Amino acid sequence: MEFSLCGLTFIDMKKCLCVLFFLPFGILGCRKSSDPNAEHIKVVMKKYSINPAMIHVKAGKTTEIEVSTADVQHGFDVPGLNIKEPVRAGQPTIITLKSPPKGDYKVVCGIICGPHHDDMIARLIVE
Ligand SMILES: [Cu+2]
Repeated sequence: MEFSLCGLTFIDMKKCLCVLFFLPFGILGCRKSSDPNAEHIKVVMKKYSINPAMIHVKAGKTTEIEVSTADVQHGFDVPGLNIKEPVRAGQPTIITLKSPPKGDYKVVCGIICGPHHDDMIARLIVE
């Protein structure tokens, strides 16, 4: 017996459900199985600075940037590379850059965190 919904057969729906079910694991899996050849950089955000203020990355390599916050929630934004990630207290955010294009990118805090939020600026230099 076979029934269909919006043109999807029962089998198709099972496939869709499988994909939906395993998708989050796939994403988590990708995050965990990090590239053993990746460079690792730690960045700490706090009111009102990003340390280091100059982040150097190699263009032809994979770099994992581990961003943590020393106080409240901030956001690690690199508009030039379409990066916009929240950084929560006690929960570092890993940002993986795979062969990013060369350039000098501005890093800003993406979450308003206080009166000097705009002072939270760094540079991501891909060379
Ligand atoms: Cu901030």
